[in-house]
Amino acid sequence: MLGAGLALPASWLSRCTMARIPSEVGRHFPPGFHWGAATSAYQIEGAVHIDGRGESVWDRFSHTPGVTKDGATGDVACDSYHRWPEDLALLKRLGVNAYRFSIAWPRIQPQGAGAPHRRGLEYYARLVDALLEADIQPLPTLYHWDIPQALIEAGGWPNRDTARRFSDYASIMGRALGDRVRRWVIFNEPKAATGYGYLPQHREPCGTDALQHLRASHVINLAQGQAFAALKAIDPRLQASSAFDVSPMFPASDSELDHAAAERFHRFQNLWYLTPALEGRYPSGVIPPERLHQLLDFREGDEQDVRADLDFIGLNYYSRFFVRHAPLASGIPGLDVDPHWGAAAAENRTDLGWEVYPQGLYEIMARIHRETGGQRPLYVTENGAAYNDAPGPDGRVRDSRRIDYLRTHLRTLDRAIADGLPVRGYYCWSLLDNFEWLQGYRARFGLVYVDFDHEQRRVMKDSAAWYARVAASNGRHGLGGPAEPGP
Ligand code: IFM
Repeated sequence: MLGAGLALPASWLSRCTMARIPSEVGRHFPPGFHWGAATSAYQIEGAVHIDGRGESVWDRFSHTPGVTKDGATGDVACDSYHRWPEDLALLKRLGVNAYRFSIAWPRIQPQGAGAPHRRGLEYYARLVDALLEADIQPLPTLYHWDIPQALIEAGGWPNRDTARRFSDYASIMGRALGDRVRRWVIFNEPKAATGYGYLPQHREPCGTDALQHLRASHVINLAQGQAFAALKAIDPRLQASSAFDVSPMFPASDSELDHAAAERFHRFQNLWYLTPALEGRYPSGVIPPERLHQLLDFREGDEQDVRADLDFIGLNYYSRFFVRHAPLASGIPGLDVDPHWGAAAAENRTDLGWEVYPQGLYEIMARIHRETGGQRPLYVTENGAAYNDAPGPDGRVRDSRRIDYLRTHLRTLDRAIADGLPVRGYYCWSLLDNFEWLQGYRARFGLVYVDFDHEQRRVMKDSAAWYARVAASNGRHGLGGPAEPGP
């Protein structure tokens, strides 16, 4: 099955299957590699009514009865808004040299427009300064799904004006922090922000309409292009990209129809927000060309506005999809796909049921690298797993499955680097157990356990101690053998 529908270069595929000398494992991470952890504002900050923060779409949505598990909301989450010094101390104990967090747009512009809110700016400035002081490179994400509710009421992402609002906000943040923060992530998972936001199959905050989804996808592309230009106008040395959520797509059968469906889905899921930035057009072969511009509300001049000569490519990777040809199933004209996560034995799935498929990280990175011109540095901006291990009687969290997960993915990354992929950093999702959207607090992705019932107590899991060893040795320790015991 390897490579089905993926069109990897033959040399990479053959090398991919070659045995490596065990002593070489982990030795290819370049000096200065970014070993990081990632979080996002709504998932960890809490303090939703503090210091003038406005309402976000997720505040409104999570308070709608019946939508999240146990009626969970991000009202308190990990209370990181108040406890950030404690979380910074955890980052220091982890020994990471990079931290990806997101800025809550409603803390900066409570209504999504107008002058920035001083306290919001101060909060992120304090965090950035403290990170730099600790020699931890900040990687802020401008948008991790928490659009101000006021903008949703004005039409949300399908409204073209939202792109302008967003680039104003990007400009505010660039001016506030650009003297200290060199690298920026514009959107977290633009596909998820619009796909889960608007597609009928998903029940997430913005509505369930395929046409709205397409319009939203185009406005997000406009916003990405305009925010990129806004950051560069502040200082051309600022580096920016987005964190694209990508998965290798495999045909569900050997039929030609399923092969073609997998390819269409790859373009729609993996390239829809990259090709416009890099080439000013949408990937071909997904939506019939005669309908594309009308469905997207693509206007004259948009081919310039969506463009962004991305400085690097951020990739979030979790698992792979299998895709079946299914006319009309998606609601998107011409897409005709029915995708499924890979099925796997229980021991090869995370506690959310997602298949653990480490080689997919190599496959999709290689493919995206090739399809984006083969020049740009790559960062794994998210990778991790939900395993819900709790503290034992001795208080220790023995999450050996997470160690296995991270180890196998990092070994794959090491191999990709050895084979020539310019990977410059890896951000584990997540630093903390946190508010996992519709799953509420039931899916624990953290390297650090958070006891939500007992004063937000943080406990470094075994995986945190293991990751600290890997990071401290730039990959030389921890990746070689089977899952190692914790501290
Ligand atoms: O928690 C999310 C994150 O917000 C975006 N990427 C996937 C993670 C796990 O579902």
